[in-house]
This record gives sequence, structure tokens and C-alpha cells, in this order.
Amino acid sequence: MRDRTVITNVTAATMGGEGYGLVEDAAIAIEGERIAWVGPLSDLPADFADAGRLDGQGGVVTPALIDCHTHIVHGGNRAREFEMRLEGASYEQIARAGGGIVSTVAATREATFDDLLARALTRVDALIAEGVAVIEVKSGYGLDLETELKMLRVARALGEKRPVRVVTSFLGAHAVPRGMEADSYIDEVCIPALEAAHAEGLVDAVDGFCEGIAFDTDQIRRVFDRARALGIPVKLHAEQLSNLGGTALAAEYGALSADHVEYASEADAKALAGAGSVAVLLPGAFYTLHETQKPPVAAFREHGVPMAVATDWNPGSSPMGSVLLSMNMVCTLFALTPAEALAGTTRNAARALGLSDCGVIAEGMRADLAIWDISDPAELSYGIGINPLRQRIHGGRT
Ligand code: DI6
Ligand code: FE
Repeated sequence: MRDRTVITNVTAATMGGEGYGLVEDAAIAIEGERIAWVGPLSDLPADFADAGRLDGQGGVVTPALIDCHTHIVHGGNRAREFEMRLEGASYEQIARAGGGIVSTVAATREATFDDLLARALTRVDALIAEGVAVIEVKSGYGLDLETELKMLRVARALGEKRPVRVVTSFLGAHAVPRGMEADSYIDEVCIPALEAAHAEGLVDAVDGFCEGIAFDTDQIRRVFDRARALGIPVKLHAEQLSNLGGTALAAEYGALSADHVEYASEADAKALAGAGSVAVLLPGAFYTLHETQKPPVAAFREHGVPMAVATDWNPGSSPMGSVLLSMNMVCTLFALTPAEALAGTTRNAARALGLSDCGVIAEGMRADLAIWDISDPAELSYGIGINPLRQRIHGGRT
């Protein structure tokens, strides 16, 4: 018989439906790696009477957190660019002067597989310590076939070395490498690299950066057409620094998500709603770049666009290793409610990754749970630099 455990003495924020979906004095029965039952302890089926007990000590249990947008596999760091921005240079100026993404590309090409893996594992450990059970990891600092594959193999290895689920995104269309034109890069390097990575089973989704300093919609469209032909879902860094039509393009391709979206319009919000795509909000990049244009949160709410929240952990625009901090920031900077922030790192983050077996506490879902030393789930967003995790459960295992 499979392991059976019942978590008791907790308030459950199930995240099913509106708000937190709170169940006071809850019981959550786990069988193997799945949730077998959830509800008030007083209604627990007699069937579970002999199961082991896990005392939640009066805390709150939520779905384990999901970081649905990261670039945690990369070489080097860009602390010098941080100093340059403090001296007045902009992110785009630094990128056009040969810094920015392409400087991380040089460091990532140079790093060995083992170096990249060791550094990324420290980042994974920081996220696990915050109750994270699923991490999305992008390529995009290789910009050549060999290094894009190396990054994605490292990403897959992270999920073998640690008890965490890794979902990969191929981000070959992240920047134009030195010495190449954007069009020939897309056709001669990016698309062949995508095909090779897909053939190796390394690609769960295809991403791109649609921006003046990166690729236009025609170039992204060519990558998306190939993704579609290969049967891979797409997502897009869209409307981060300007409005180039990336969000509308993402919606046209039925994207899992459009990410950043500070410069998205009301029409973009409607398009996302029509496509069922998630808007992924990345307040770490907004904060780091001193951005002032906020994403159209009111329009997302009005049109029913699900909002997810993530770290965007990367060495340039968001050197931020905390999902909890992203939840605080998205409330303080973009006026999400703490319940929306938690939905953004659980239910809607799962949706942004195309996962339907996690992100809420419900029968049949994976038993990916976090038990917190708090009495109100709003405390998760309210604290700054405070980590109240008591225990993380991943696939039913503590
Ligand atoms: N937008 C971002 O915020 C990251 N990538 C992107 O397309 C930044 C990547 C970097 O600056 O290294
Ligand atoms: Fe990003």
C-alpha cells in the first residue's frame, strides 16, 4: 500500500477559485505523490483514520510556490553594469554598447557544464528554501547551437540533482550575437538550434524577446512558426521596454503567456483574454530598471486575464533570488492584492507553464505543498525579506 499521510492543524489556502479558497481547521490527505482529499478535518473520510499524521502546528498550508520565469542558468554577473546604471547609463545604452545580455553570453559560452550546474544549483537551493516546487528555466545566453544545448542540458540536470520540477524554455531569440545580423541569426542559428534541442527532448516551450534591442515581430513569427510545426507551445517577453506588438503576436499564436507587459495596451489585454494566455508580471525587472510604466493590471482584471508573478532571476535586469520578494513587490508596485500575488505564484504560474496537475490544493493534484509559520496568507506578500517556511512537501515527500 502507498504512503498515506494527513496534514492537520492548519488553515489551507487551496487557491481553487476566487481569493484564497480558505479552509479553516483543514485536513489534507496525501496518497503517494497525489492529494487524495482536502476539506475540513471534521469531514475527513473514516478511510484515512489510520493514515500517518503531519501536524501543521497551527500554520497555513498553500500549494508549493512556482517560479514560472527565470534565467538561473548563466555564467558571470553584471555588478559593473549595476554601477554604470547608477552613474546614469540606461539598460538599452549598455546593451547597445556591447554590454547587457551579450556580455553574459560570453561568460556562459566560456563556462563548463559543471560550472554552470554548480552555480545554478545554489540558485535552485535558494528557491527551494522558499517552498518552490516548480522552476521554469530559459536558455538564451548561448546564442549558438552548442551553448544553447549546454544551457538546456544543465536545466534538465537541475531537476535530477534536486527534488524540484524543472520546465525549460528555448530562448534562442533573446539577443543578436556579436558579428551577426538579426535575420540571419534567426534563420541560420536560432531555428536550427531549436530543432536540435527539440530532437534531444530539451524544449518544453519556446520563448523570445520582442524588443527594439532584440527581435521584431516578423523575426519572432518565424521562430513561432517553427515551434508550432514542432508542436511546442510558445511564450514571449513582450512589451517590456516599448510596445512593438509582441503581446498581440503571442495571443495570435495562443501563447501560454506574455511576460513583462508593462507597455501592453487595453487591446493587448483583450487579445490575451481571447487567447487564454497568462500575463506574467516581473516586478524585479521593473524595480531594477527604475521603470515607471506599470502593466495594465486594471485591464487584465477587467478582461479576466490570469496574472502570474515570477522572479525573472537573471544577471542583468533582475538579480533577484526570491519569489516571496516578487510577491511583495507586485503588491506594493503594481497594486495586486496579496491573494492575487499568491495566485500568481501558484495557480496562474502553473497555467503559464501549461501544467494542469499543480498550483492548487485539490483532489488528484500533485502533493506539492508549503506549510508556513503564519496565521494569514497575506503575510506571505506583506513581509520583506522574511521567509516563514516551515516545511515544503514535493510530490508527497517532505
Ligand atoms: N528581459 C529581461 O528582463 C531579461 N531578458 C529579457 O529578455 C534580461 C536579461 C539580461 O539582461 O541578461
Ligand atoms: Fe526574462
